[in-house]
Amino acid sequence: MTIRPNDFLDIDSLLSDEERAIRDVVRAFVNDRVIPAIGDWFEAGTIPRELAGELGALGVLGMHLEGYGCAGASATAYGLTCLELEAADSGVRSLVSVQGSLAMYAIHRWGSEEQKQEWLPRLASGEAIGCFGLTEPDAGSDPGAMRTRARRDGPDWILHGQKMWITNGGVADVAIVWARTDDGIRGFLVPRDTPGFTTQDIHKKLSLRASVTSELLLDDVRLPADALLPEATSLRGPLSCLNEARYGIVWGAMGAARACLEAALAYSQERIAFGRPIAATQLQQAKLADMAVEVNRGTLLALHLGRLKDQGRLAPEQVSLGKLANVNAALHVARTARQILGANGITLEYPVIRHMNNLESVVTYEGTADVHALVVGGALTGTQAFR
Ligand code: TGC
Ligand code: FAD
Repeated sequence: MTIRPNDFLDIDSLLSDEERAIRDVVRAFVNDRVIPAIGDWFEAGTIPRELAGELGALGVLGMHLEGYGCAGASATAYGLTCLELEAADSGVRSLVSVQGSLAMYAIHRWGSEEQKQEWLPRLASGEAIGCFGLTEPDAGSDPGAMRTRARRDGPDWILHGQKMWITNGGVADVAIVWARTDDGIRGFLVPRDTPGFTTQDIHKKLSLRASVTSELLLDDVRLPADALLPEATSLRGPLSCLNEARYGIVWGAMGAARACLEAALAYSQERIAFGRPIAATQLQQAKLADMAVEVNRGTLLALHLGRLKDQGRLAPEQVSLGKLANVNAALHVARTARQILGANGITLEYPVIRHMNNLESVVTYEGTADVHALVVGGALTGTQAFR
């Protein structure tokens, strides 16, 4: 058995032929379409709108959902896809996560048959883009404190409020907006052209630059009765969607980490200091070994959670443990890799600082590391420490 640096533990052998085939197709797309351009997109703070259509044609938008133009792939195959996408950039994985795991999942899980027919095929193909508005300026970790309200006016609903930090917001054709009503927190489908609904993109980000992040403004937006997601009746509605996206991040973070390890390994073998490659020094080898431990352990963890999810046995607290562990591990790997690259590590000529900066968003969104530590702590002790 020969050791392969990019798959030290031969995790490949734990995958089925179909899983490997899906992984390879996504990897080829990413290598061809994203990697050559991503540094420029990041620097310019853009991501091409047409990428959504290309990802739809690839079959990865809502790929883990059944019917309505979705591929019905396994959770493990979806996870492997997230890993390959995030090996390119967290922004590209974010686009796919928000589309498939948040916007499409919300409609698939909580929507009416008419809503599914109307939106899911267009979202699966990437013809339409969706976003998911839960966070507000004063309600992030505690979405139950949201102020956005929806009130009845005859058969219609009137929405008023503001959502903040919304991925895909400025380019979305439909926003899933969560709002407080007299009957608890409910979800609404808000088409882009609805009067009173506007978006404003957030600039000056130093992280997730190849991703659209926006504010959603709802100024007495009037919606018909059938804009309501009928099956979601409490905070459980949006939180169940977050489980899906967090699961993708458990895998995705290992993609970013693997890319950093590969970059650091290659660099260390080429970079000469004191007359020898830095890869030949004990200090740098210890760092590389430490990074390989994190990448292999985290990928095995993701695969284990994927198998549990495919068996219908994955608990939200286990997803929290995975997100906490793997994003922290990826950040550690990225920061270590950045140091191995020396001064070159601060430029966009190499992927490392881009991943490192992106991971600062990844550790914050979809529940901060603190939130997931408290979820795990609550499950361990039986005592909730949030309030
Ligand atoms: P709590 O009282 O615990 O629960 C309220 C209701 O929700 C249920 N529940 C869950 N259901 C499914 N999955 C979960 N993970 C759930 N967690 C709780 C719970 O059973 C209860 O149901 P019911 O039927 O009794 O009503 O709620 P809490 O207010 O104490 O909050 C708990 C807490 C802090 C864990 C939760 O609020 C939380 O997860 N906060 C973090 C918020 C967050 O993650 N926001 C993410 C926004 S979206 C985003 O960041 C997208 S970035 C994507 C990208 O670009 O990739
Ligand atoms: P806060 O909740 O204000 O937290 C600030 C600090 O306090 C954190 O360190 C936190 O861990 C800590 N803290 C909070 N509560 C406790 C506690 N009880 N005990 C101890 N410490 C605590 N949201 C969406 O709805 N949709 C999106 O598409 C979306 N995309 C995003 C994209 C990007 C690039 C970013 C950066 C964010 C995005 N978000 C999105 C928002 C994201 O989910 C929130 O930023 C996140 O939930 C944290 O909320 P906050 O920023 O308000 O931080």
